[in-house]
Amino acid sequence: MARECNERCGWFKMPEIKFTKLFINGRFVDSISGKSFETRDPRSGEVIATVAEGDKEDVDLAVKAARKAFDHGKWPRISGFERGRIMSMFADLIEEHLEELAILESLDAGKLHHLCKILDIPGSSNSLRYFAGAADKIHGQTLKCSGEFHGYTLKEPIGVVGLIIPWNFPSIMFHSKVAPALAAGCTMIVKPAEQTPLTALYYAHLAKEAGIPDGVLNVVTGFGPTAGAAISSHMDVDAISFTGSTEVGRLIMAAAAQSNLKPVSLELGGKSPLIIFDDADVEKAIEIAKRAVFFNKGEVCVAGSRVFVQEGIYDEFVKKAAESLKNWVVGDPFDPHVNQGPQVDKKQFERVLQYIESGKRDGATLLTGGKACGEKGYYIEPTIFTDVKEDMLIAKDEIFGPVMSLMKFKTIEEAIEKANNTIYGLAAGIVTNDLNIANTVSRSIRAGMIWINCYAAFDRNCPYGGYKMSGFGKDLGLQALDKYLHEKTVIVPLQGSPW
Ligand code: TXE
Repeated sequence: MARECNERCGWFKMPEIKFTKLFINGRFVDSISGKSFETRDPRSGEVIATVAEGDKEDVDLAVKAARKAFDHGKWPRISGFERGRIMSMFADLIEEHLEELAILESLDAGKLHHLCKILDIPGSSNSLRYFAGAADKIHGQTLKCSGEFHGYTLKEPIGVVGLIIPWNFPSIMFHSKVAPALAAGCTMIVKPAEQTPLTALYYAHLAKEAGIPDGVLNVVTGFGPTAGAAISSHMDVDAISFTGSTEVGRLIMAAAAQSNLKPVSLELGGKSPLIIFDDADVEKAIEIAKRAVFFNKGEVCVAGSRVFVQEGIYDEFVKKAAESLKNWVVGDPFDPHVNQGPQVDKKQFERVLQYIESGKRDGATLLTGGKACGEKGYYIEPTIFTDVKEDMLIAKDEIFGPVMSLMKFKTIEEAIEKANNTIYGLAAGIVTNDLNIANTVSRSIRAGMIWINCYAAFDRNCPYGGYKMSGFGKDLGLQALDKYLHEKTVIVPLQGSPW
């Protein structure tokens, strides 16, 4: 573990943290209360920056600015082509500032720096480009009516939207919501997670540079029960798109119901199954399982943390999986040789360790890992449990950490039943070379995203969202636009009609 050496080793140059205030109506401003909070480096727990803490009053100001920009501003009124042109400039600016953004993203979230440079930041600018291309292709339908009428629909921006995002993919989540909302012609208030506010504020600055008018994109940093709740219960916010825990998803839906009945889309937790069949290549299956569970230190909503292995290859899988982790490096996410960085903060770190303890207590066998590592920071060893039973907490709850629960199965039917035995339905993986098994199982799993012989592969053209208590509504794909659009029906009599 090369933990202590970071800036000095030349892995990165610490950037100046330029944006720490709320971004409302095109300006960086202090919170009305004057309060602020600290965002910390998960490698050490040390403070990176102090950021303005927005509250209800600040949300009111942001909503007022967004309302004005929506009701009277040019963003919803210019052509989709022009919106797309400005969004493309926003994407260009992100690419120009890639190095700095990638450092901020790694520092704030403990994410592997080399992946931020090739995945998180380019993935963000590419979301903007994808939806920029869609902005002038938003069409209604022509409706054939009975009688002497002509009917058609108009797709119109839904209005002021509240976008509440989590900390595990701060940039990707920001743009998977902001990009379709901008393309649709909406105005918005974004609330980044309190653990990772830095890149969101940087994006606010770049949006202004690109020419997005004041009031269209507002960023209010702060905490969930205050700033987040003020957005979800606001009478002048027209829709909410949320990604986060199932528990908070429920609160947001209740707040929407109790205020103005705004539509809500929720991308929530998961406990996704990865099912590995006897005919699979064991080495390849292990690589898929590692990607499914340990990618982004397990802080992934689609994490395939319940790994079901068919009995014929189970023992070989267990032995080789343990061996394959011997060269797995947990350490400083700026070190290019590291596989896994620190958990995002102390709370998540402790939560994951508690789940590991519960697995031990409940009688699962600890195959590898099972404890924290390093002298400081929030590092946890990649952990594999065998002999996991379906009713153990580690098999039921979303852990959101590097913890794999291995379970054995005999038949396809048993695998399907076990895979579906969860309150969640976000994703699933299947590893087999048998097309019939792949087809049968993919159609039988109640989840929104299925990967066959791969895992956590995303494409901005492929819609993504959950079943069951993993939520509803799609991020990614052209379907993501629907959350930010109303469809209005217009009926007009034709010549000769009795009207
Ligand atoms: O999530 P929260 P937390 C899961 C994962 C993780 C657990 C807890 O299992 O361990 O949730 O993480 C805002 N009204 N996921 O506590 O609280 C909050 O400020 C409005 C899965 O960090 O759901 C942040 O911006 N907003 C998930 C966002 O909600 C509120 C990603 C998410 O925070 C609010 C993250 C409220 N009352 C965690 N309370 C995924 N699906 O990827 C909080 N928030």
